[in-house]
Amino acid sequence: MKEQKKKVARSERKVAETPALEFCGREVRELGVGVGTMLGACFVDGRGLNTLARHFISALEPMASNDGISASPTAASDSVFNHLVRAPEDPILGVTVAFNKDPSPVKLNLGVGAYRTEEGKPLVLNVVRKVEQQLINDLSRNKEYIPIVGLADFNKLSAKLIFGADSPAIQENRVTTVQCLSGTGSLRVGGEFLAKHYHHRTIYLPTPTWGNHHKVFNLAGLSVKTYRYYAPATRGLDFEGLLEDLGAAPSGSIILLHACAHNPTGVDPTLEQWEQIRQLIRLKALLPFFDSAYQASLFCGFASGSLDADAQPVRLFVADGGELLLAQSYAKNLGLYGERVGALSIVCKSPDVASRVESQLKLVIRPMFSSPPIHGASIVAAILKDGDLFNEWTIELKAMADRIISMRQQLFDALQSRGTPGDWSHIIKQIGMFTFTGLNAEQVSFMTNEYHIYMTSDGRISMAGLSSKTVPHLADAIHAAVTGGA
Ligand code: PLA
Repeated sequence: MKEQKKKVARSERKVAETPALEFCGREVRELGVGVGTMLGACFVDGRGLNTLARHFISALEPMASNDGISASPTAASDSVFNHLVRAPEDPILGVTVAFNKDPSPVKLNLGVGAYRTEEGKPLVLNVVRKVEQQLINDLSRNKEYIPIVGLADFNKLSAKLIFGADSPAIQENRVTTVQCLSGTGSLRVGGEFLAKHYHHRTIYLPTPTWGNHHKVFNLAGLSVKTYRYYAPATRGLDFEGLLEDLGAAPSGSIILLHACAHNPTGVDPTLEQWEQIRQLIRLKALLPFFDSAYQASLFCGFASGSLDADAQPVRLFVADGGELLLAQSYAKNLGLYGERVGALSIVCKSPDVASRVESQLKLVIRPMFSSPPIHGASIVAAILKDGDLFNEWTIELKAMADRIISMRQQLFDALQSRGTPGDWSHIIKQIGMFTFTGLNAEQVSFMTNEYHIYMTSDGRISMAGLSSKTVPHLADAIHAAVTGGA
């Protein structure tokens, strides 16, 4: 017992003498012995505790055996991150990185889906500028944290915008909406919520889809599978393939649907096809997760051009009383890209479930980004709340949409006039910001190298990045790529 006390004293001295940042092998081992002995001393002769002490020492062994370990940064000859390989650039945002490095005066960025004016400049909507001014002038406003779920007004108005003011789900308090970091953040929060609380952890994505979907849902903890969507031969929807694949998905699977203006193909189901998809999804008890990154954007090109028309597919699903998730983005339709404004809505069967769902969403958000930013959501709430501002927004939206539609026509005409081989009618038929040209990766890299035209390697071009001035240059490049330049 005496000997044990001595040992404890010795080890305690040793621990006290050990400089905190110099746990070289021996000190670590002795610290282990010391702690083990201390435990042993407290419970004399406890065999279990000796085992525990041995265990403790062996746990420290790998650390201790590396005599070179030092926490002193100056002593390390190499970076602790030396093993890292360079990650590839993002397939979409990396296009802008490459574009920025190109000194050519004729360079053209048709990669990311961001609206540009006829002069090729980014656009801040007038209505946004006006509201921002009002917000700045309002000295009663502050920069306090907002609630975990975001601004209440923003959430209510966002739900109304997508589901409709008279939506029964909203009236019956069956919808929970939480403000998130734009569309991407909303998808991620929804994905993590499902991975934690939903009984089926597989999500089906259309082929092709926005490239980031795979990464977002994988990292959220879901397993990702795909369903057929696009038929390259017809440049249209592979409706048979879609129905077959959704029909074969196990009951309960999550199905990601682009609410409108499918990215990258610009091919959407007709309303009748949506109705068939809805019936199948409900019949098989699949769970729809809508990605609405282009809603309320006349970009969607519905003939009526009405904000509500763009949301019709989603509303079909809400009308049947079933449950769904929906991620909403204000990046494109309000030009608030960098403000990161979006929302996740979950339509539930009852108000009670909706409120419990919301309580759990808070537990997903709090450790992820704590609470969302205030500025962009305040802009959106102000515009959605005020009839006049709302009308101003729709007028500006229409101008953006008209410019994109005119770019489609001009590009199509330019290819026709050059006699470029092939059928290019999909340029005017496709919907949304993008044209899925059908150009292959080799042709794309030819156009980048020879014409300084930047686009994603799948042949997608952002029509919003084009202008009347740049159409001829693009048409020349496509013509050269198709006629053997590449
Ligand atoms: N969902 C789809 C289908 C998208 O196309 C995009 C953006 C998002 C979600 C996310 O948008 P947000 O987070 O900015 O709200 N797609 C862009 C940009 C426009 C990008 O890749 O980030 C694109 O060029 O495809």
